[in-house]
Amino acid sequence: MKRRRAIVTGITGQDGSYLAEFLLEKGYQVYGMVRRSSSENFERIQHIMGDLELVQADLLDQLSIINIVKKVRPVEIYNLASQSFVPTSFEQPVLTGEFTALGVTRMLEAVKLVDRSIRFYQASTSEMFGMAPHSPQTLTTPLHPRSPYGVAKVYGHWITINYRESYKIYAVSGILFNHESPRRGKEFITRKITDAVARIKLGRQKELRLGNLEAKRDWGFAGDYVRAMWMMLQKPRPEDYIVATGESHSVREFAQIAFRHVGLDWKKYVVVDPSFYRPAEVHTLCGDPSKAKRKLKWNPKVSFRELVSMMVDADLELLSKP
Ligand code: NAP
Ligand code: G4F
Repeated sequence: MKRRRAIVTGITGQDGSYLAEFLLEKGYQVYGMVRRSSSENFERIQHIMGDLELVQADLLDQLSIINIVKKVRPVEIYNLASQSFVPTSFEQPVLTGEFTALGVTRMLEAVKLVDRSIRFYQASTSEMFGMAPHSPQTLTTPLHPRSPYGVAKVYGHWITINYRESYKIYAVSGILFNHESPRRGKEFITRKITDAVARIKLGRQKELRLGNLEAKRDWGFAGDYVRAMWMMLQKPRPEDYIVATGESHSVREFAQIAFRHVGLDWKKYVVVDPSFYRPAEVHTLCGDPSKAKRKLKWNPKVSFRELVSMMVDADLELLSKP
């Protein structure tokens, strides 16, 4: 029997690697879109490389995207690729707009031109809520992004809805709150903390310099969140969903728990460094996942404390390898 084909953009990233594993387990033939680079960046997908097909294209290059969609003829496309680090978006706002905003239109144009029956998932984000007027955030909360990244993602969200309404394409926007894992990039706060905790425990680092300790996020496990992406594309009608835990914790709390996990007192090691403050901060995010729970029967399996322990343990193991 012919296997269902899916294209995953951003397959070399955190979510791409978990989603690829998940789709392979479901029996899909998975095509990962990768961009040309002078050195390969496949660490997160190394263990499944033999089961994947990699196809070269770039979010900046319309024709390359059309060509891979024509070649693969997928039933589903998961658009996870973007410039995803908020501080970089302040430094490179135009490039962030090209990747994270216009890149979505290029993907949707390829679907429109090649085959309008392809189901399309757009990786939207809680960053779109930014300065939210209430908590928890729901699908009707007004959007007030606070970074060029957040603004670009608002464009991606609305262009996805626009192609659904204009061309009847099955396109959904999944508004995912922060999700983390041992595969998270080390520039993001959770992994920056767990990597430092492991290094400090092993005597390889003396202090940890952080920015705003009072920022609060709704943190879940990436492995749980990619399941929700797939579930969204299996429903009879395309709709948008929020994926979150419904719990919010501060950066300070994350650091406290991570240091405590290895028997250390965070106050002895964490130094507040204003150079990590952002031009505009998103102070608090907390999502309402009730629609995803009700309609998709989705539930997160990993709790906040389990996530912190999982990440610290994984970093200790990684650094202890000879
Ligand atoms: P990530 O680890 O930063 O991965 C980003 C991916 O995008 C990488 O595979 C990267 O490829 C690819 N990419 C960047 N620019 C590209 C281009 N011009 N052409 C082709 N590929 C390009 O991000 P993530 O945490 O997995 O997040 C996945 C998606 O969900 C992103 O769109 C992110 O904005 C969104 N999101 C994430 C979260 C979260 O908490 N993780 C929450 C909500 C939404 P290279 O390896 O070549 O750099
Ligand atoms: O881990 P972060 O860099 O993630 P942020 O900005 O929330 O963005 C992540 O989640 C979004 C979903 O809401 C995604 F769309 C986006 O792609 C990305 O995955 O920072 C979290 C918080 C911020 O308030 C930041 O100011 O931690 C605070 N923080 C404090 N000190 C720090 C630091 N963040 C970083 N990266 N590094 C610090 O030293």
